[in-house]
Amino acid sequence: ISCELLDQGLIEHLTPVLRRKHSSHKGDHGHLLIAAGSTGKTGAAILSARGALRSGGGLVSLLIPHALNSIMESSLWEAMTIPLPKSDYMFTAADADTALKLAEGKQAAVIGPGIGTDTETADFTRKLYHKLPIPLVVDADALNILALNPKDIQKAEGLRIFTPHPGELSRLLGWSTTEIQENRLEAARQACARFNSSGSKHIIILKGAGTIVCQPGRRLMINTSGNPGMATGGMGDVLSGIIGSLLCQGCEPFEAAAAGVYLHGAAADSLYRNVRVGYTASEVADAVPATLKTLL
Ligand code: NPW
Ligand code: AMP
Ligand code: MG
Repeated sequence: ISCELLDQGLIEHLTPVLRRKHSSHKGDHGHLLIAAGSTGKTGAAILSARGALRSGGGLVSLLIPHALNSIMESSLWEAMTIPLPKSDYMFTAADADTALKLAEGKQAAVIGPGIGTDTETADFTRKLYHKLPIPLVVDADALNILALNPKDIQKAEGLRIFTPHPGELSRLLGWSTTEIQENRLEAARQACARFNSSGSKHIIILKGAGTIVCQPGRRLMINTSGNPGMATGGMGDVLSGIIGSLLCQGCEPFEAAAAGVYLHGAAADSLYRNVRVGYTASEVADAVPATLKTLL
């Protein structure tokens, strides 16, 4: 596969869906379901939802263990929350069927930011991973859960977009983080080949400086946006919501992945012009609308 640069020129072709008609309403811009958060990591869920809302998603519903609901409702007003009755402080398998039902009518979903890797949460996650018929962004602890049984990864009902950082890909592939960093293109290709060998079409995003976006057998892109100020907690959680939101708004999966990665880095670059370090993940989410305006 040839290797392309992911830059601003390309973005214009990737985001026509964000050009709204004058009479558009929120129902025209998709409904994203996010399953994220657990005690101590509610921030990851809020950041993912914030990424989604700031990139133009029509509606965002946040699935959350019920004891954490008031934190979510008071932290983020624009997202709706759905407290899961059998999950107290983390997701449990007993709520998996409820979550699958709640996905009806949604165009895409995100799973993983801040959910932890408890065995109950792992069962919940595996069920959604396998059964959700809609495109699903698989991030953070959801990847760590899948890494426990990598042979299972190919068997999913719908398209999946994996967003590992090098540590998460290390767990999925069984390579060291150093091996991945020294062979980033090969690591992304290997992951694409291994997780798609039975004909599935999962997209792999290997994050870090020069994020790689890989579509099995077709395209491989290296991102040109982003900067080292992004090396701080919560950045990846925001990216998961941005990509989910672009999927919901009708972007094709590879375009949602590539455009989301570029947009996330470009939003951070807009902050980097004034400061070098110390800007936060929520500020990157908040910088997305102005960045979008410069791209469209
Ligand atoms: P090393 O040390 O080099 O071998 P983890 P996490 C590697 C949630 N969060 N280049 C590196 O490994 C997340 O959503 C919640 C090279 C590093 O030590 C997850 O659910 C927040 N190596 C959960 O926490 C805010 C790199 O990976 C290791 C690399 C755990 O996620 C924070 C760390 O990875 C967080 O987002 C790179 N570019 N990037 C909240 N406010 O609620 C990573 N590594 O152990 O998977 O931990 O990423 O913090
Ligand atoms: P996570 O580790 O999941 O929070 O994700 C970190 C996010 O920040 C990813 O989108 C990375 O690509 C991005 N990022 C982190 N460090 C850098 C860097 N040095 N240059 C560019 N992007 C970075
Ligand atoms: Mg992360």
